[in-house]
Amino acid sequence: MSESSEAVARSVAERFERLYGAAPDGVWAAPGRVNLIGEHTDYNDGFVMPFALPHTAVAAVARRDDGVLRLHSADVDDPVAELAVDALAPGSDRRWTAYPAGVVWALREAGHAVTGADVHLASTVPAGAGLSSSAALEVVVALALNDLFGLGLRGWQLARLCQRAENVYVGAPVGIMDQTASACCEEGHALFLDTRDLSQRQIPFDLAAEGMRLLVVDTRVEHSHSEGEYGKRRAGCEKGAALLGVDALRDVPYAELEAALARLGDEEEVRRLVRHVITEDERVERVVAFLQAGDARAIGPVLAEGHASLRDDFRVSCPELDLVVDTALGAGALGARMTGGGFGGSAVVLAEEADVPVITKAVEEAFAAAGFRAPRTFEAVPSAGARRLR
Ligand code: GAF
Repeated sequence: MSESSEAVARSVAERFERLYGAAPDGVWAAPGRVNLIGEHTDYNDGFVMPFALPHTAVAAVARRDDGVLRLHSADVDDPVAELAVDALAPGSDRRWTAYPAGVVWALREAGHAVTGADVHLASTVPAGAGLSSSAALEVVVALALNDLFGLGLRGWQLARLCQRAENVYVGAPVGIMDQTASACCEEGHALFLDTRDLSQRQIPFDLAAEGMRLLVVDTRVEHSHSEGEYGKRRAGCEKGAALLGVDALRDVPYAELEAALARLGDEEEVRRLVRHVITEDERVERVVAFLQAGDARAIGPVLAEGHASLRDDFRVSCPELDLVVDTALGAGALGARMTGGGFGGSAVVLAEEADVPVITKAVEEAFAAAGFRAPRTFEAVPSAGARRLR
């Protein structure tokens, strides 16, 4: 463990002890993610390719056997929340506590004997930036409970339970990408994930070794998935699959795209959604092929194509995200696209190392000229997935 992880683990454990009067049983971490390519494909049984950020949610946790769940976060100005595990009910909580409580609910609903816990959380994953701060919270709590109650669940199984917590307990109709990324990513790799069966391949992804960088630009336009637009896109995709007579849009081969679109008749809105999903799955496969051939520079144009499809067909971009992408490409970036659900949040920019200062400055100036809030930019280095720190 690095010196800084050790320091974070110690300070979160110390805060736990001050709050609850005894040391935790352990400290765990789970990362946020960026998605390199494969957007809005996960709830269509398609392909995604996220990697973990160095930013993590950290949890100090002690097991309890008396049915009490106590939750506290260093990032929210609330006192300790005290809940009874057998009274947890979907839809009953609209605050941040719904994420960890939802995980306890989902574990118990699946038959796992989780009898209570004291939890203190602290996260460095920016909230509302489209970088999976919610999934990081869910996964870190799930991993801690998995260890403390000896459940023996694998990363992908924890991811499924966390998704259920978010879908049912929190009420956000998200796919499985973010939870799986947080649970299963590996340092130095991007995760090529088939969201139908959760089969995975770790693809080596070390841009720095090849003189490139991947920047994350947080537009600071906050997004939320429990609001309606995400759900509308999802419902539109499901309607498309039903009209085409397939279980999920993943089942329409790319070679049959034009024929499938023609069969959608006058359903123009559905046709756009379907076109995005089918072409996006093909883009993921192209990116994987380029990376495996050792040609990371070639993925740039594919990222830019993906953004155009999200902007024009899927319609989940916003002026700030478009400005990042257009400005970065105009300033010499190899590729750029929005990442995550959209309607705000972050974009990723692939660039030669030497071009990073010029691109960063161009984006900052463009935001100032447009009267937008100053964006936050950082370099994304593929980092470790969820783990125990102590
Ligand atoms: C959000 C969701 F949580 C994911 O499941 C995924 O659908 C993504 O938006 C879009 O690709 O992050």
